[in-house]
Amino acid sequence: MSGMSNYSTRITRATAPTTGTLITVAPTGAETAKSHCPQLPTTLAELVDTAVACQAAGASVIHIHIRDADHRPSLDPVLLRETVQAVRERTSLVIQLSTGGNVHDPLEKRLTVLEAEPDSCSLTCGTTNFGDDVFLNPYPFMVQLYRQAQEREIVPEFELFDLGHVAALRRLIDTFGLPFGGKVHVDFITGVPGGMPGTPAALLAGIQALPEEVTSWAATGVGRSHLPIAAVALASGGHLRVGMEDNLVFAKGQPVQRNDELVSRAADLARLMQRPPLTTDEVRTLLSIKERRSA
Ligand code: KMH
Ligand code: ZN
Repeated sequence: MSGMSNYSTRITRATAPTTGTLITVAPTGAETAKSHCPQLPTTLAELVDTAVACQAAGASVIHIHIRDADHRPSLDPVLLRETVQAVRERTSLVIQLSTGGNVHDPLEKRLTVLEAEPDSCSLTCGTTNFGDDVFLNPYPFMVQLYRQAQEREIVPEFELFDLGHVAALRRLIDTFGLPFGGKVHVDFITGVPGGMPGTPAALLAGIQALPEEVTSWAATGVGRSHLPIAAVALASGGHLRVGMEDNLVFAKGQPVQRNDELVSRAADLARLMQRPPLTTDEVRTLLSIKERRSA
């Protein structure tokens, strides 16, 4: 069977079988108004309770956007730092701060998020239409964010909203080397109006295009693509992101009441697929997270 080896070499690290599942919860986001969704965790107390419940349900990473006292999206440095400390005290989740903010946040302010010393930060690999708005991520901004994350020993999660973002990631790694810790973790965010659709075909095209340096990848389906994208990701060796940032509907006619409902369902799905949720310690190793918790 001399031809067999040709097929086996087509399995790259990004598509190789994976054992457990990293589940990220994105509980709040910047797009939904508290007045439209009172159960959205927007206060620090609500966020910390959510974090505790989601870790118990199987999450290992939390992707955080904070809100101010009026529940509006905020990048307030004091509140960001307080949030990181509070979640770190009550959970062992990997704390990832959003550097995306909301579509109206200036680029310079988005860079200051790193000063709150999170374990991880999001790094979106290109500008994308975002409904009627534009989510701005020019390449020079990506470079600044990447370099500062390297210097501060923060592990970036590369957020890919479109196929072109995969090429920008390739350029970043080729030019500036690997992120802190040497691992490359990406998350496909599919189904945003203006980005790649939340379809199996689009996700599979993205997976096929991933640079060889990628050591793990996850996927998110916004809105109604939430479940189908989770299923495709699990079947393809990927990890999951779920949460009310991306999806407010649990099932037809049934709004999401709590983020841990979405995490529990993702964990059940992962267990069914023989890919049970990874613990926070396992994920800290998987992503090469620096130890910032006090002994
Ligand atoms: N709120 C969106 C404009 C991120 O967190 O890095 C961007 C976003 C991505 O949520
Ligand atoms: Zn986000």
